[in-house]
Amino acid sequence: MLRLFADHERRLVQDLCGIWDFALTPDRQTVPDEFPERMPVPGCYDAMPAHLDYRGPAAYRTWFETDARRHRLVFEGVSHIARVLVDGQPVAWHSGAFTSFHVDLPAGIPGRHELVVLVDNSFDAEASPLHYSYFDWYTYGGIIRPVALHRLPPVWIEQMTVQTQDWRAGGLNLHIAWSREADAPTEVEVVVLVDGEIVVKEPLACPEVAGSLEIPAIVPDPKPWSPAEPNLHTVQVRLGEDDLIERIGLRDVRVEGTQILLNDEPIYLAGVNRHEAHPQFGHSLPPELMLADIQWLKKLNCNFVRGSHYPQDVRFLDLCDEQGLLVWQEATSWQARPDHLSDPAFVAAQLQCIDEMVAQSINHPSVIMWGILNEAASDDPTTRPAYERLLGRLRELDPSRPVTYASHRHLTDQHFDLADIISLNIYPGWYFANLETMTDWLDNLMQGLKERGWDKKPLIFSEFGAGAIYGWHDARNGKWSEPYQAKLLDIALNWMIAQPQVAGTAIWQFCDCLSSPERATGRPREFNNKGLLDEYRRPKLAFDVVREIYARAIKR
Ligand code: ADA
Repeated sequence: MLRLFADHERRLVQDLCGIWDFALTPDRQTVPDEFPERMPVPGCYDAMPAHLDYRGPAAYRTWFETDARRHRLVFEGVSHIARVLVDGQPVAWHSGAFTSFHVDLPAGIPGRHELVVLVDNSFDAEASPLHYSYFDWYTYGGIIRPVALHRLPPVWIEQMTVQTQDWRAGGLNLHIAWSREADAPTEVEVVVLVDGEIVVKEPLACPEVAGSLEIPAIVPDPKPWSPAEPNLHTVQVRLGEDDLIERIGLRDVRVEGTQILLNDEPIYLAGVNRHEAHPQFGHSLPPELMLADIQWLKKLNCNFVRGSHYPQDVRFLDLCDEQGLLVWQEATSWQARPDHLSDPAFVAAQLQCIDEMVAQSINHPSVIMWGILNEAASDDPTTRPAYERLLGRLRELDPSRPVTYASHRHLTDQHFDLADIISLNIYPGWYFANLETMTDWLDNLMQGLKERGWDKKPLIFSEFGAGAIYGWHDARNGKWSEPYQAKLLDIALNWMIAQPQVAGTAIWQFCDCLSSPERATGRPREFNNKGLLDEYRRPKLAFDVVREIYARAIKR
């Protein structure tokens, strides 16, 4: 299942998900002679019992059929590196686990084709600059998100971006990029339907082989989108024989002083951080589990999720659109160092990740802000050009959403002037200070922000929390016990929601997730145990504490 709604009515899309042939390979160039095993797509080979924790290359194989038309293979995510071969010929290479890419097979080669995908989850900074072994989360390997085959008509739509111009009156601007075969007609009809009603019908001259057009449109019966009433509208564009349907929400998000305004009203973001991970499925959560996660979030009285630390699956965003959850969508990164940020290859990989993330998530009303570079070296002046470049690219691609980055450099940070929202990852009561002294530490932090003039923008506490082993209680209620975590979050959250500058909180974290072997010391069970639920989604004591505080926070 590729999306949670039909996104094409005319274009033929074949879901290639299922059980594919599989084999380990000695390197990411070699196609094995035999494929003796089977593997789910989407899925993570190193989360499957046969290859638990395996780091290295592997090969997947399946077959598909085409007629004489051009076809497009769409991969929603392959971790970390993908080399795609059709009928033995290399046709694509992609690096970066959590974003979509595609490859076109030209018209005129009808028949049955062999598709082989060589996948590598090895840590190789040169081939895959976004993924490192030192991360505090386990990056699983495999074809982790769906794969589909699109049959493209002579003129086809590449992408449609829908920007809301007027959320009250339903004013939209559609940007539609198209391409055509060299011998295709040079004029086609463009029809735009909003909620099934034709609002635009006009001819499009397409003398070139690719181009784009801007079309203003009005939603006939506009209803705004908000967490309380997540009304969705459908926008369908038909271009010749092709079409594309997007679901949109009419809403506006902006920053004013220290507030985040949603549809002109200040909103408190009551949230958690969420890794897309599960012991059985790795990064490839089935939609059932995505929905279960959302139901847990709603139970917790959350209205906000920070997608840590990579772009979340678009099907999860589809559900957030439907359920009225607000999302911080973040490009893949974790504690990048100055040498990373001054490396052109690293910056280029970040830019590619940003471009692909924005392309795949820009039409989701749930996405209300973009984030980059979790906990990078933002206290080092040499890293400023990288921050300028990456935040600049986000603003260029999408001027309609605020941008931010989660900093753990606190009062020594150098780049807060570049962000719309100041986001701080802090762990008082856990890595430093204790339950008695943590609010003093927090008071000092606020004072420091004020002295530096950083009290004029909204502040999100983008991480804070404590480790708790599910079911662990002891006489002292010490660290790693459920009561300690519950107490720490009680103190922290009650203090935070009382600060006028604090526009939101994202607790670290929604549920426990596997960490990397390099972090095993200090990570009992090799897990990051700061979840409000454990990795099997069993709630800990802190769950009800947070639920009660967030019920108050969202009314603030
Ligand atoms: C950081 C980091 C998280 C996690 C957390 C922790 O803030 O961004 O991914 O590692 O620390 O548990 O210490």
